Amino acid sequence: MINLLDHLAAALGPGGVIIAPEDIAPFGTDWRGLVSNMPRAVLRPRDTAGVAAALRLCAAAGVPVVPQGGNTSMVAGAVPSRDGAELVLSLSRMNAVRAIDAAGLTMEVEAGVTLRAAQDAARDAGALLPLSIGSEGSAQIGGVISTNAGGNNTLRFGNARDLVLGLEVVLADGTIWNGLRRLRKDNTGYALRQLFAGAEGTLGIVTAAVLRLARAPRQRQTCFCAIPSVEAALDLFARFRDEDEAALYAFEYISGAAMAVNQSYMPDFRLPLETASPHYVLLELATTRRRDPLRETMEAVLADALEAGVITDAAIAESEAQRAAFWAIREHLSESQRRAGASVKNDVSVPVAAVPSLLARAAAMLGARHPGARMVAFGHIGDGNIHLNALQPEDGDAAAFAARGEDLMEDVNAIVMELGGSFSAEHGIGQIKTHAFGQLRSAAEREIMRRIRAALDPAATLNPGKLF
Ligand code: 2HG
Ligand code: ZN
Repeated sequence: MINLLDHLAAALGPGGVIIAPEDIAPFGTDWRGLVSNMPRAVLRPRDTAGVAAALRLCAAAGVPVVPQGGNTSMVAGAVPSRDGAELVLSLSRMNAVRAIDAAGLTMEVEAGVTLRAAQDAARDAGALLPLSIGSEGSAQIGGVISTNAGGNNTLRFGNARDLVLGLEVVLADGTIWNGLRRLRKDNTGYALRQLFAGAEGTLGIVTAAVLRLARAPRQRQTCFCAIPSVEAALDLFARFRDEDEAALYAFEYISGAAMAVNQSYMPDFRLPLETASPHYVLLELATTRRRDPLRETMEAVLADALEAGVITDAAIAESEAQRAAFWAIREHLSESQRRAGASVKNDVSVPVAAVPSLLARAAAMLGARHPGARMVAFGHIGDGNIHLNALQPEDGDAAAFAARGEDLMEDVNAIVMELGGSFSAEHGIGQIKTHAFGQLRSAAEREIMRRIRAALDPAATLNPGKLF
């Protein structure tokens, strides 16, 4: 390893290899603090050629490499799976926005650009990068693509993979694939870019991407609603979709229990409605049309819903500051939950119509099998994706609760599978859900993936211990 690190330092130049224990520590622990495995060193290439040189050297030495962007994985996908034996390859120094084509609605960015910086660059060019997640200030494009991130606008624009037109990837042996095409149509064999999107860094390291942009909205209307039931949330969803599906950019669910956690742990928390409710929806309409009566649409649908008892209260944002305040409540849920103690995250999806059944059955199951566990549900209900998180009992023991995590996940997943759902809707598998992956995906599906992985990374040096 000593020899290897010398060669890597020579290849990557000043600041390219970090070995001081205090400097590498943050790269070994995931955002949730679930896994702490220190890398032997952290590699910080400046460009694609540097990534290729590093991978070539590591492959020759048989040393595993863990690609890392903003280290915001919910499933410890970007930290080592063993202590002291792996190298983290950080893409942070590759942070150039290479080009924006505002007329063609594309942008080319390097892997280490944060999602927010990419959004800002698109906005400055008069366009919209239509992907929004709570961690966007830290999450980087390479990780966003490698995990096929979802988020608040998936409903309207799809997941990260739907925005990927082209990719640049370095394979385990150092081969560089330049697939940075920006074409809307390109039928030339296997869609390689889609193979690497969502592969969690196991097939190659994404170093740059061409992303599809959208036109910037000219109007937005954002509304916080109090809802009497989960069924009513779906009723409201159907009403807005019937009225103007293209304008529905986001439709998010927050349970009363999730809001209560926010109330306890979010600084300056203020509920935007008069009274607390058992359920809430945060929704956003937007349009690129100048003369669209968007506000009227919002008010008319809400008035009908109020009369029908589908909502009990609603507040429409009257300013950009108020809109930001509404979204801050939604985006603070993960952080509030982290502060509230140990939790087991179930990032699950079911067909949209099955969401009420999912929530009811999960609540009953938790009551019966995990007494005291608090169900903190929220998420992208318009996509059938609920973060069905379980929080440790109040005043309970965090370690004891975390130790029961796998059982609890299995119990939730059993319900999810019966409803035809997925045990990982958008956060991926990482090293937290490998067990579920082994149990719940068919032998054929796992074998196909194993063969693809073995073909591209025969020495198994790319992000080992992740996925399967
Ligand atoms: C969100 O939707 C993220 O806010 C995080 O996917 C969900 O903390 C979570 O479980
Ligand atoms: Zn989410």
